Amino acid sequence: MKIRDLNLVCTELDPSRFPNRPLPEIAVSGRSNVGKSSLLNRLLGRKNIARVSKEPGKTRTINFFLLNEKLFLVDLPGYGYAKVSKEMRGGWQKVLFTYIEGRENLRGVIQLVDSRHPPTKDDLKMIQRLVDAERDFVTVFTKSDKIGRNERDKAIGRYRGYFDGFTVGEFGKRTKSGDDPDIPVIFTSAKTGEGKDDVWKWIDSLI
Ligand SMILES: Nc1nc2c(ncn2[C@@H]2O[C@H](COP(=O)(O)OP(=O)(O)OP(=O)(O)O)[C@@H](O)[C@H]2O)c(=O)[nH]1
Ligand SMILES: [Mg+2]
Repeated sequence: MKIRDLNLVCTELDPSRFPNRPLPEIAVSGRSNVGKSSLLNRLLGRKNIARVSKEPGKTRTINFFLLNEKLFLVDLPGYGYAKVSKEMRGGWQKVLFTYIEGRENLRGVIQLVDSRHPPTKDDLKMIQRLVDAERDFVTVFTKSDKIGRNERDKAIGRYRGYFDGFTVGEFGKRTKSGDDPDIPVIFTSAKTGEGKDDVWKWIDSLI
């Protein structure tokens, strides 16, 4: 998509203040520090329109970026971060899950997993929520610049293995046990730009 017009129009935790324009929304989900805001910057072709930090827990509101008056890309706070107070974490998580599960304009979710590590328990919980809510989503393995070629196959195999115990919805056209579920996976790097075009293709297919 050619970006002619881009604005951060809403940073909120109060759902009653979320944008009420009937435009499609695509959200970026993942644990704290996995690279959600960095990926958004890459997708948007901007260095720091979404704020990035080495410290987990940087994004603490739901941030709506309006593109060409046509589509919202949505930066979400992370989950699974232990160091903030329970109360604060509770606040974000509740809003985050309510948004993911209930938001009418949400067309698709870019679900991020660190390509260097197995998905965390919280990742698997989030993915189960996406499946249960019948959300369209794509799995994106972040920080691909940090792993080698054969680690990629390993990452995919390991990841798909987790879906055995899952209620596999439409996204995983698994026919019988042992078959590889057809779960779309894209490797991305905010450093090199790898995967950006594929993520855009996926977004375009939904809107
Ligand atoms: N090498 C490398 N580093 C990355 C990549 N993506 C993100 N990072 C680094 O990872 C850290 C976290 O990035 P963020 O984009 O802020 O992560 P986030 O998921 O938005 O984190 P929260 O807002 O805290 O939930 C930063 O230090 C980034 O520079 C990547 O593709 N490659
Ligand atoms: Mg962030």
